[in-house]
Amino acid sequence: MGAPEAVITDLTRRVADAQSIVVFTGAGMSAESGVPTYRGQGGLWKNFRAQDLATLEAFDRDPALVWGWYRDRRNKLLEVEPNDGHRAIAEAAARIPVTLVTQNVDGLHTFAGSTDPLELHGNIWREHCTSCPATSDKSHHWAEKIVEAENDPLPECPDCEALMRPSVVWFGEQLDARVIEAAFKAAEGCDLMFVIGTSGEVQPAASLPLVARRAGAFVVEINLEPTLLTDRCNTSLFEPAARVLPRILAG
Ligand code: BJW
Repeated sequence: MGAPEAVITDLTRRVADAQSIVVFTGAGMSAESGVPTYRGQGGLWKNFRAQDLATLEAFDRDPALVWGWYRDRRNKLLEVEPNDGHRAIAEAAARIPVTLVTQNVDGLHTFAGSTDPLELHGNIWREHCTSCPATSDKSHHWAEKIVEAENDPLPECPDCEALMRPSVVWFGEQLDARVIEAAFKAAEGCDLMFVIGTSGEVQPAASLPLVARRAGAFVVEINLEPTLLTDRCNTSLFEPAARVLPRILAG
């Protein structure tokens, strides 16, 4: 059982009529690829304490522990593929005006063919130096299936030999100003927003649907269950993203 055909037809028409669409995704977008979400059943924060692994304090205290966790997550991502939802978004963006804003760090939107997603919380495949402006992109590890040993030496900056860190946004850290500003601008200017697979618990990302709604956009939530954002959306479809998105975004 999925959303009734009439609901899908209405959304397909809204997609066709829209001048500017924002697709805003969270961890549920990748759940059907086999990537764990953060909260809820099987979520990362059920097995790991965020303050031990996803803060700058944790990294400064024990970089080997934090790097081990990120390497393990990268290794697990080598085994997954983008799903039909990721692919539907990438294919739609080639035809219609879509801005993709994601909280996900897994890179799966890009691997599915989306170009330049606004990655609010960074990307697990990128690294940057803790001391100088050097950066490094390990996205090719996914395509080439390069496994990293969790206890390999910690990555050093090729320019200054200081410690590299994952280019993700930890709790208490500022989001990249250019990325979050572009996301808010897109939210303010869109006439249709899809809010997909996010609990809406983490700020400032969770404000994007509110900004879009206040600016007059029609806001559609796709999730398995009601969230903090449900009351703020015009409509919610409670079914798996990878199943329903291809129906809504088909050309
Ligand atoms: C499906 C599905 C399927 C499942 N189909 N759906 C008090 C009030 C307000 C804010 C704060 C506060 N105290 C502190 C803050 C700020 C803090 C924050 O928001 N904390 C809240 C938790 C309270 N925010 C920050 O610190 C941010 N920075 C910031 O605000 O800077 C200014 C500042 C600094 C200091 C103090 C105050 C302000 C930074 C946030 C960084 C978030 N980082 C993470 C980790 C990334 C790195 C990594 O992965 O290792 O980003 S945390 C984690 O949560 C990750 C995600 O991107 C993010 C959001 O999670 P998401 O995507 O919503 O996933 P889930 O698991 O929560 O939900 C999944 C959903 O999918 C569920 O609803 C399922 O039902 C659904 N689902 N399968 C469709 N098949």
